[in-house]
Amino acid sequence: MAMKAAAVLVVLVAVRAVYGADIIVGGNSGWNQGVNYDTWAAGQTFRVGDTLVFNYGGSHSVDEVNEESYKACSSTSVIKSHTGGTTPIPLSTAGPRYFICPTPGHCASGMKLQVNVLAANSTPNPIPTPTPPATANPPPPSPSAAAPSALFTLNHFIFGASVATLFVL
Ligand SMILES: [Cu+2]
Repeated sequence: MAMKAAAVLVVLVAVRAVYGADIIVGGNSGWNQGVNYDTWAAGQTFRVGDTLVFNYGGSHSVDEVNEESYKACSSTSVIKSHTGGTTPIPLSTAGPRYFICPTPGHCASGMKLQVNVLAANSTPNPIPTPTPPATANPPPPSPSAAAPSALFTLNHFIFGASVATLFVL
C-alpha cells in the first residue's frame, strides 16, 4: 500500500514537472498591500505552463491590463477582471503579463505585478528526422529478378512439349 502511494506520488511529481507549477503571487503575503511585487517577481521564474495564483481579501481584486495601463495604474482598458478571493491565471503564452489591483489607491501604492513568461523548458526539442541522401545513381534494375520465372515458364513449356510428344508417339 505504501509502495503504491509512493508510486502515485512519483507520477504526480513527474506530471507536475511537465505541466508547470502553481506560483502563489506574493507567497504567504498573497495579493495584498505592503508587498513589493517587483522584488517578489525578481526571485521567481515564470514559464509557459505555470499558473499564477492570486489570493486576496474582499477589498482587492485583480485586473489584467496592458503595459500602458500597468504603468499608469489605469483600469480603463482592462483585458480581464477577476474577483472572488482566489484567481488562477494560466500562463499559456510567452511574453509579459501585467496585473493591477483596481481598488482606488492600491495600484499606486504598489499592488501591481509585471511578470515575464518564458517559454517552457520541459518540452524536449523535436529531433529532426534524418532524411536519406538522394540517390544520384539508382542501381539499374537487376535482370536476374525476372529471369527465374521466365526460365520456370520455359522449363514448363519444354516439359509440356515433351509430354505432348510422348502422347503423340
Ligand atoms: Cu487592492
